[in-house]
Amino acid sequence: MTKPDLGRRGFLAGIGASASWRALGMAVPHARWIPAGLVPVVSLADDGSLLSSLQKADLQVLNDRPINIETPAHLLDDKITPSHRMFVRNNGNPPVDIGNPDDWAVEISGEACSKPMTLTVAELKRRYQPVTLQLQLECGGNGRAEFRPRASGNQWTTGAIACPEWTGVRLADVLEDCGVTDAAEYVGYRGADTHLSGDTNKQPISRGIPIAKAMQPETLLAFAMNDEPIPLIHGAPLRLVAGGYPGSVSGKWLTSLIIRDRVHDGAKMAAPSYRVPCKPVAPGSSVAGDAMCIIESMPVKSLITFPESGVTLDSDKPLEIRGHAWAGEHAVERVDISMDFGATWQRATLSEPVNRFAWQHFSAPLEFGATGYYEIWARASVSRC
Ligand SMILES: Nc1nc2c(c(=O)[nH]1)N[C@H]1C(S)=C(S)[C@@H](COP(=O)(O)O)O[C@H]1N2
Ligand SMILES: [Mo]
Repeated sequence: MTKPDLGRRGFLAGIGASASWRALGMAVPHARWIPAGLVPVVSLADDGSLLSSLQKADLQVLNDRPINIETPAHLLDDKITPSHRMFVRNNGNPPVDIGNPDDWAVEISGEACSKPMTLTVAELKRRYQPVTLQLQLECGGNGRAEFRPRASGNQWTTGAIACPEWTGVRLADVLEDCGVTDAAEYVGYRGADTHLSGDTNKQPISRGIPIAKAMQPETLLAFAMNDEPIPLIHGAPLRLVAGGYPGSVSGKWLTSLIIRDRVHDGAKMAAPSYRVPCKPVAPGSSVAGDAMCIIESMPVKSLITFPESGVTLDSDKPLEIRGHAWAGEHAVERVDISMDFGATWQRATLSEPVNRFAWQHFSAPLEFGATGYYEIWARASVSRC
Protein backbone atom coordinates (compact mmCIF):
# COMPACT_ATOMS: atom_id res chain seq x y z
CA MET A 1 0.00 0.00 0.00
CA THR A 2 1.33 3.46 -0.85
CA LYS A 3 1.49 6.04 1.83
CA PRO A 4 -0.93 8.94 1.18
CA ASP A 5 0.70 12.23 0.24
CA LEU A 6 0.16 14.28 3.35
CA GLY A 7 0.89 17.71 1.88
CA ARG A 8 -0.38 20.31 4.35
CA ARG A 9 -1.88 17.52 6.37
CA GLY A 10 1.53 17.04 7.93
CA PHE A 11 0.84 20.07 10.14
CA LEU A 12 -2.30 18.77 11.63
CA ALA A 13 -1.40 18.41 15.25
CA GLY A 14 -4.31 19.80 17.18
CA ILE A 15 -6.57 20.54 14.21
CA GLY A 16 -8.99 17.85 15.29
CA ALA A 17 -9.40 19.77 18.51
CA SER A 18 -10.16 23.13 16.87
CA ALA A 19 -13.39 24.83 17.89
CA SER A 20 -15.41 23.97 14.82
CA TRP A 21 -14.58 20.26 15.10
CA ARG A 22 -15.12 20.23 18.85
CA ALA A 23 -18.53 21.82 18.30
CA LEU A 24 -19.64 18.64 16.56
CA GLY A 25 -19.83 17.07 19.99
CA MET A 26 -18.84 13.66 18.68
CA ALA A 27 -15.74 11.70 17.79
CA VAL A 28 -14.23 12.16 14.32
CA PRO A 29 -12.55 8.79 13.69
CA HIS A 30 -10.38 10.10 10.82
CA ALA A 31 -9.56 13.42 12.44
CA ARG A 32 -5.86 13.09 11.71
CA TRP A 33 -6.49 13.40 7.98
CA ILE A 34 -8.43 16.65 8.22
CA PRO A 35 -6.73 19.20 5.92
CA ALA A 36 -5.64 22.47 7.48
CA GLY A 37 -8.40 25.05 7.46
CA LEU A 38 -11.19 22.60 6.75
CA VAL A 39 -14.31 23.08 8.83
CA PRO A 40 -16.99 20.43 9.08
CA VAL A 41 -19.95 21.03 6.82
CA VAL A 42 -22.39 20.04 9.52
CA SER A 43 -21.03 22.40 12.15
CA LEU A 44 -22.34 25.34 10.19
CA ALA A 45 -25.73 24.93 11.79
CA ASP A 46 -26.90 27.42 14.37
CA ASP A 47 -26.52 25.02 17.25
CA GLY A 48 -23.27 23.56 16.00
CA SER A 49 -24.93 20.22 15.28
CA LEU A 50 -26.38 19.03 12.01
CA LEU A 51 -26.91 20.94 8.78
CA SER A 52 -30.58 20.03 8.84
CA SER A 53 -30.98 22.06 11.99
CA LEU A 54 -30.47 25.12 9.81
CA GLN A 55 -34.08 24.31 8.95
CA LYS A 56 -33.30 24.99 5.34
CA ALA A 57 -34.14 21.45 4.34
CA ASP A 58 -36.41 22.55 1.49
CA LEU A 59 -33.82 24.89 0.03
CA GLN A 60 -31.21 24.16 -2.62
CA VAL A 61 -27.60 23.75 -1.51
CA LEU A 62 -25.34 25.13 -4.27
CA ASN A 63 -22.09 24.68 -2.45
CA ASP A 64 -21.14 23.36 0.96
CA ARG A 65 -17.66 24.86 1.33
CA PRO A 66 -18.43 27.66 1.82
CA ILE A 67 -22.07 27.05 2.38
CA ASN A 68 -24.34 28.66 -0.21
CA ILE A 69 -28.04 27.88 -0.29
CA GLU A 70 -30.79 29.31 -2.47
CA THR A 71 -34.56 29.39 -2.15
CA PRO A 72 -36.86 27.92 -4.83
CA ALA A 73 -39.25 30.61 -6.10
CA HIS A 74 -42.43 29.07 -4.68
CA LEU A 75 -40.88 29.08 -1.18
CA LEU A 76 -40.47 32.86 -1.42
CA ASP A 77 -44.23 33.37 -1.46
CA ASP A 78 -44.41 34.99 2.00
CA LYS A 79 -44.59 38.77 2.06
CA ILE A 80 -42.01 38.78 4.85
CA THR A 81 -39.40 36.10 4.25
CA PRO A 82 -39.20 33.73 7.26
CA SER A 83 -35.65 33.06 8.46
CA HIS A 84 -35.75 29.39 7.44
CA ARG A 85 -36.47 30.43 3.84
CA MET A 86 -33.72 32.99 3.51
CA PHE A 87 -30.87 32.15 1.14
CA VAL A 88 -27.36 31.82 2.57
CA ARG A 89 -24.26 33.28 0.98
CA ASN A 90 -20.94 32.70 2.69
CA ASN A 91 -17.53 33.57 1.34
CA GLY A 92 -15.62 31.91 4.17
CA ASN A 93 -16.16 29.92 7.33
CA PRO A 94 -18.64 31.49 9.73
CA PRO A 95 -17.68 31.82 13.39
CA VAL A 96 -18.71 28.83 15.44
CA ASP A 97 -19.15 30.33 18.88
CA ILE A 98 -20.21 33.94 19.31
CA GLY A 99 -20.42 33.78 23.11
CA ASN A 100 -22.92 36.04 24.83
CA PRO A 101 -24.42 38.12 21.99
CA ASP A 102 -24.78 41.22 24.17
CA ASP A 103 -21.04 41.22 24.91
CA TRP A 104 -20.08 41.09 21.22
CA ALA A 105 -18.00 44.17 20.41
CA VAL A 106 -17.71 46.17 17.23
CA GLU A 107 -14.85 48.60 16.76
CA ILE A 108 -15.54 51.81 14.88
CA SER A 109 -12.50 53.62 13.54
CA GLY A 110 -10.90 54.78 10.30
CA GLU A 111 -9.30 57.85 8.71
CA ALA A 112 -12.58 59.76 8.77
CA CYS A 113 -13.65 58.91 12.33
CA SER A 114 -12.35 61.49 14.81
CA LYS A 115 -13.50 59.62 17.94
CA PRO A 116 -12.81 55.91 17.43
CA MET A 117 -14.79 53.72 19.78
CA THR A 118 -15.75 50.16 20.59
CA LEU A 119 -19.37 49.36 21.35
CA THR A 120 -20.93 46.15 22.55
CA VAL A 121 -24.27 44.99 21.22
CA ALA A 122 -25.75 45.74 24.67
CA GLU A 123 -24.46 49.33 24.43
CA LEU A 124 -25.82 49.74 20.91
CA LYS A 125 -29.23 48.60 22.10
CA ARG A 126 -29.09 50.91 25.11
CA ARG A 127 -27.80 54.03 23.42
CA TYR A 128 -29.67 54.21 20.15
CA GLN A 129 -33.25 54.22 19.04
CA PRO A 130 -34.34 50.85 17.67
CA VAL A 131 -35.71 50.74 14.13
CA THR A 132 -37.62 47.91 12.41
CA LEU A 133 -37.79 47.84 8.61
CA GLN A 134 -38.43 45.28 5.93
CA LEU A 135 -35.35 45.38 3.70
CA GLN A 136 -34.54 43.23 0.72
CA LEU A 137 -31.15 41.54 0.42
CA GLU A 138 -30.25 40.19 -2.98
CA CYS A 139 -26.93 38.61 -3.79
CA GLY A 140 -25.14 40.42 -6.62
CA GLY A 141 -24.92 37.06 -8.42
CA ASN A 142 -28.64 36.28 -8.27
CA GLY A 143 -29.81 35.04 -11.69
CA ARG A 144 -26.28 34.26 -12.84
CA ALA A 145 -27.17 30.68 -13.82
CA GLU A 146 -28.94 32.07 -16.87
CA PHE A 147 -25.90 33.92 -18.17
CA ARG A 148 -24.53 32.81 -21.55
CA PRO A 149 -21.61 32.43 -21.72
CA ARG A 150 -21.51 30.98 -18.24
CA ALA A 151 -20.21 33.24 -15.49
CA SER A 152 -17.97 31.84 -12.77
CA GLY A 153 -19.19 31.63 -9.18
CA ASN A 154 -22.23 30.08 -7.55
CA GLN A 155 -24.85 29.29 -10.15
CA TRP A 156 -27.72 31.12 -8.47
CA THR A 157 -30.97 30.74 -10.33
CA THR A 158 -33.61 33.08 -8.91
CA GLY A 159 -33.42 32.36 -5.20
CA ALA A 160 -30.69 34.62 -3.78
CA ILE A 161 -33.24 37.21 -2.67
CA ALA A 162 -35.09 37.66 0.59
CA CYS A 163 -37.01 40.41 2.28
CA PRO A 164 -37.21 39.77 6.02
CA GLU A 165 -37.88 42.31 8.72
CA TRP A 166 -34.76 43.64 10.41
CA THR A 167 -34.43 45.38 13.76
CA GLY A 168 -31.38 47.35 14.71
CA VAL A 169 -30.03 50.84 15.10
CA ARG A 170 -29.30 53.37 12.40
CA LEU A 171 -25.70 53.28 11.23
CA ALA A 172 -25.96 57.08 10.79
CA ASP A 173 -26.59 57.56 14.54
CA VAL A 174 -23.50 55.56 15.41
CA LEU A 175 -21.35 57.31 12.81
CA GLU A 176 -22.35 60.67 14.21
CA ASP A 177 -21.05 59.61 17.63
CA CYS A 178 -17.71 58.60 16.19
CA GLY A 179 -17.27 62.12 14.89
CA VAL A 180 -17.41 61.35 11.21
CA THR A 181 -15.47 64.01 9.31
CA ASP A 182 -16.05 65.69 5.93
CA ALA A 183 -13.37 63.44 4.46
CA ALA A 184 -15.59 60.36 4.87
CA GLU A 185 -16.14 58.51 1.59
CA TYR A 186 -16.89 54.95 2.44
CA VAL A 187 -17.72 52.66 5.36
CA GLY A 188 -15.95 49.30 5.18
CA TYR A 189 -16.75 46.30 7.36
CA ARG A 190 -14.88 43.37 8.78
CA GLY A 191 -16.55 40.21 10.04
CA ALA A 192 -15.54 37.31 12.27
CA ASP A 193 -15.66 34.68 9.53
CA THR A 194 -12.37 33.12 8.47
CA HIS A 195 -10.73 32.52 5.09
CA LEU A 196 -11.33 29.12 3.48
CA SER A 197 -7.57 28.56 3.19
CA GLY A 198 -7.24 28.65 6.96
CA ASP A 199 -4.82 31.59 6.59
CA THR A 200 -5.66 33.89 9.50
CA ASN A 201 -4.01 36.85 7.75
CA LYS A 202 -6.57 36.72 4.98
CA GLN A 203 -10.16 37.83 5.13
CA PRO A 204 -12.91 36.11 3.16
CA ILE A 205 -14.63 39.40 2.39
CA SER A 206 -14.46 42.99 3.59
CA ARG A 207 -16.68 45.24 1.53
CA GLY A 208 -18.70 48.34 2.35
CA ILE A 209 -20.87 51.22 1.24
CA PRO A 210 -20.43 54.82 0.10
CA ILE A 211 -20.93 57.30 2.93
CA ALA A 212 -24.22 58.56 1.44
CA LYS A 213 -25.66 55.03 1.64
CA ALA A 214 -24.31 54.67 5.19
CA MET A 215 -26.13 57.85 6.19
CA GLN A 216 -29.54 56.81 4.86
CA PRO A 217 -32.02 56.29 7.71
CA GLU A 218 -32.75 52.76 6.44
CA THR A 219 -29.15 51.52 6.73
CA LEU A 220 -29.04 49.42 9.88
CA LEU A 221 -26.72 47.73 12.27
CA ALA A 222 -29.15 44.89 12.84
CA PHE A 223 -29.32 42.50 15.77
CA ALA A 224 -32.73 40.94 15.09
CA MET A 225 -34.49 39.40 12.12
CA ASN A 226 -38.22 38.72 12.12
CA ASP A 227 -38.40 39.57 15.84
CA GLU A 228 -35.79 36.99 16.83
CA PRO A 229 -32.05 37.36 17.35
CA ILE A 230 -30.36 37.02 13.93
CA PRO A 231 -29.58 33.33 13.29
CA LEU A 232 -25.86 32.55 13.37
CA ILE A 233 -25.71 31.72 9.67
CA HIS A 234 -27.19 35.14 8.83
CA GLY A 235 -24.61 37.12 10.78
CA ALA A 236 -25.37 36.92 14.52
CA PRO A 237 -25.15 38.81 16.66
CA LEU A 238 -24.69 41.93 14.54
CA ARG A 239 -24.74 42.62 10.82
CA LEU A 240 -25.02 45.51 8.46
CA VAL A 241 -28.18 45.72 6.38
CA ALA A 242 -28.04 48.12 3.44
CA GLY A 243 -31.19 47.29 1.47
CA GLY A 244 -31.23 47.68 -2.31
CA TYR A 245 -27.47 47.25 -2.70
CA PRO A 246 -25.94 43.85 -3.49
CA GLY A 247 -26.08 41.60 -0.42
CA SER A 248 -22.27 41.53 -0.24
CA VAL A 249 -22.21 44.99 1.36
CA SER A 250 -24.36 43.80 4.25
CA GLY A 251 -21.52 42.44 6.37
CA LYS A 252 -22.28 39.59 8.76
CA TRP A 253 -20.70 38.86 12.18
CA LEU A 254 -19.45 42.47 12.34
CA THR A 255 -16.26 43.04 14.25
CA SER A 256 -15.35 46.43 12.84
CA LEU A 257 -16.51 49.33 10.77
CA ILE A 258 -13.91 51.51 9.17
CA ILE A 259 -14.83 55.04 8.13
CA ARG A 260 -12.60 55.53 5.13
CA ASP A 261 -11.47 58.71 3.37
CA ARG A 262 -11.38 56.73 0.11
CA VAL A 263 -13.22 53.83 -1.45
CA HIS A 264 -12.69 50.89 0.91
CA ASP A 265 -10.00 48.49 -0.31
CA GLY A 266 -10.85 45.33 1.67
CA ALA A 267 -11.09 41.79 0.32
CA LYS A 268 -13.33 41.49 -2.76
CA MET A 269 -13.51 45.23 -3.35
CA ALA A 270 -11.15 45.12 -6.33
CA ALA A 271 -12.28 44.35 -9.91
CA PRO A 272 -13.76 42.12 -11.10
CA SER A 273 -15.40 41.10 -7.77
CA TYR A 274 -18.90 42.51 -7.32
CA ARG A 275 -18.52 44.80 -10.30
CA VAL A 276 -20.30 45.17 -13.60
CA PRO A 277 -19.13 46.86 -16.80
CA CYS A 278 -19.62 50.63 -16.34
CA LYS A 279 -21.16 50.70 -19.83
CA PRO A 280 -23.26 47.83 -21.24
CA VAL A 281 -21.28 45.38 -23.39
CA ALA A 282 -22.17 42.29 -25.43
CA PRO A 283 -22.32 39.07 -23.35
CA GLY A 284 -18.91 37.44 -23.08
CA SER A 285 -16.91 40.62 -23.90
CA SER A 286 -13.75 41.02 -21.90
CA VAL A 287 -13.70 44.29 -20.00
CA ALA A 288 -10.64 45.95 -18.45
CA GLY A 289 -10.62 46.27 -14.65
CA ASP A 290 -10.85 50.07 -14.77
CA ALA A 291 -13.99 49.86 -16.93
CA MET A 292 -15.72 47.74 -14.29
CA CYS A 293 -17.82 49.68 -11.74
CA ILE A 294 -18.78 48.68 -8.20
CA ILE A 295 -22.40 47.50 -8.12
CA GLU A 296 -24.54 49.90 -6.12
CA SER A 297 -28.35 49.87 -6.56
CA MET A 298 -29.43 46.46 -7.90
CA PRO A 299 -31.42 46.21 -11.15
CA VAL A 300 -35.19 45.75 -11.49
CA LYS A 301 -36.57 42.21 -11.19
CA SER A 302 -39.77 40.26 -10.59
CA LEU A 303 -40.43 36.72 -9.42
CA ILE A 304 -43.60 34.63 -9.63
CA THR A 305 -43.98 32.77 -6.32
CA PHE A 306 -47.44 31.22 -6.87
CA PRO A 307 -48.18 28.87 -8.45
CA GLU A 308 -45.05 26.75 -8.33
CA SER A 309 -43.32 26.36 -11.67
CA GLY A 310 -44.20 23.05 -13.34
CA VAL A 311 -47.60 22.53 -11.69
CA THR A 312 -50.50 20.78 -13.38
CA LEU A 313 -53.82 22.46 -12.73
CA ASP A 314 -56.97 20.44 -13.16
CA SER A 315 -59.36 23.35 -13.00
CA ASP A 316 -60.42 25.78 -15.69
CA LYS A 317 -61.24 28.41 -13.08
CA PRO A 318 -59.30 31.68 -13.24
CA LEU A 319 -56.08 31.49 -11.27
CA GLU A 320 -54.75 34.36 -9.19
CA ILE A 321 -51.00 34.35 -9.63
CA ARG A 322 -48.72 36.32 -7.34
CA GLY A 323 -45.15 37.28 -6.68
CA HIS A 324 -42.79 40.10 -5.74
CA ALA A 325 -40.95 42.80 -7.64
CA TRP A 326 -38.05 44.98 -6.55
CA ALA A 327 -35.53 47.34 -8.10
CA GLY A 328 -32.60 47.97 -5.77
CA GLU A 329 -33.07 51.44 -4.31
CA HIS A 330 -35.96 52.29 -6.64
CA ALA A 331 -39.67 51.63 -6.38
CA VAL A 332 -41.18 49.39 -9.05
CA GLU A 333 -43.76 51.26 -11.10
CA ARG A 334 -45.60 48.42 -12.81
CA VAL A 335 -45.59 44.69 -13.35
CA ASP A 336 -47.02 43.12 -16.49
CA ILE A 337 -47.87 39.48 -17.04
CA SER A 338 -47.87 37.55 -20.30
CA MET A 339 -49.23 34.07 -20.92
CA ASP A 340 -48.51 34.06 -24.66
CA PHE A 341 -44.69 34.20 -24.67
CA GLY A 342 -44.62 37.99 -24.57
CA ALA A 343 -47.00 38.67 -27.48
CA THR A 344 -49.43 40.51 -25.17
CA TRP A 345 -49.16 41.74 -21.61
CA GLN A 346 -51.71 42.43 -18.91
CA ARG A 347 -51.01 44.83 -16.09
CA ALA A 348 -50.87 43.20 -12.63
CA THR A 349 -52.06 44.77 -9.39
CA LEU A 350 -48.97 46.05 -7.59
CA SER A 351 -48.63 47.06 -3.92
CA GLU A 352 -46.60 49.97 -2.61
CA PRO A 353 -43.47 49.02 -0.65
CA VAL A 354 -44.01 49.03 3.15
CA ASN A 355 -40.91 51.19 3.37
CA ARG A 356 -38.07 52.14 1.04
CA PHE A 357 -36.00 49.16 -0.13
CA ALA A 358 -38.73 46.58 0.62
CA TRP A 359 -40.02 44.46 -2.23
CA GLN A 360 -43.53 44.93 -3.59
CA HIS A 361 -46.19 42.31 -4.23
CA PHE A 362 -48.13 41.75 -7.42
CA SER A 363 -51.07 39.59 -8.36
CA ALA A 364 -53.13 39.02 -11.49
CA PRO A 365 -56.14 36.85 -12.34
CA LEU A 366 -55.41 34.60 -15.31
CA GLU A 367 -58.01 32.97 -17.53
CA PHE A 368 -56.92 29.82 -19.28
CA GLY A 369 -58.77 28.99 -22.51
CA ALA A 370 -57.82 25.69 -24.08
CA THR A 371 -56.21 22.90 -22.08
CA GLY A 372 -52.47 22.64 -22.59
CA TYR A 373 -49.04 24.00 -21.74
CA TYR A 374 -48.70 27.59 -20.62
CA GLU A 375 -45.79 29.74 -19.60
CA ILE A 376 -46.53 32.72 -17.41
CA TRP A 377 -44.01 35.53 -17.63
CA ALA A 378 -43.70 38.57 -15.36
CA ARG A 379 -41.95 41.83 -16.25
CA ALA A 380 -41.36 44.64 -13.78
CA SER A 381 -40.45 48.17 -14.76
CA VAL A 382 -39.37 51.41 -13.17
CA SER A 383 -39.48 54.88 -14.56
CA ARG A 384 -35.83 55.54 -13.73
CA CYS A 385 -33.20 52.99 -12.81
N1 LIG B 1 -18.76 38.61 7.03
C1 LIG B 1 -19.42 38.29 5.91
N2 LIG B 1 -20.45 39.05 5.51
C2 LIG B 1 -21.13 38.74 4.39
C3 LIG B 1 -20.75 37.64 3.57
C4 LIG B 1 -19.66 36.83 4.02
O1 LIG B 1 -19.27 35.84 3.40
N3 LIG B 1 -19.02 37.21 5.18
N4 LIG B 1 -21.41 37.38 2.39
C5 LIG B 1 -22.07 38.54 1.81
C6 LIG B 1 -22.89 38.23 0.64
S1 LIG B 1 -22.06 38.04 -0.84
C7 LIG B 1 -24.25 38.21 0.70
S2 LIG B 1 -25.20 38.03 -0.69
C8 LIG B 1 -24.96 38.34 2.00
C9 LIG B 1 -25.81 37.12 2.25
O2 LIG B 1 -26.49 37.19 3.48
P1 LIG B 1 -27.21 35.90 4.05
O3 LIG B 1 -26.27 34.75 4.05
O4 LIG B 1 -27.68 36.28 5.42
O5 LIG B 1 -28.38 35.62 3.12
O6 LIG B 1 -24.08 38.49 3.10
C10 LIG B 1 -22.92 39.28 2.82
N5 LIG B 1 -22.18 39.51 4.03
MO1 LIG C 1 -23.62 37.99 -2.52
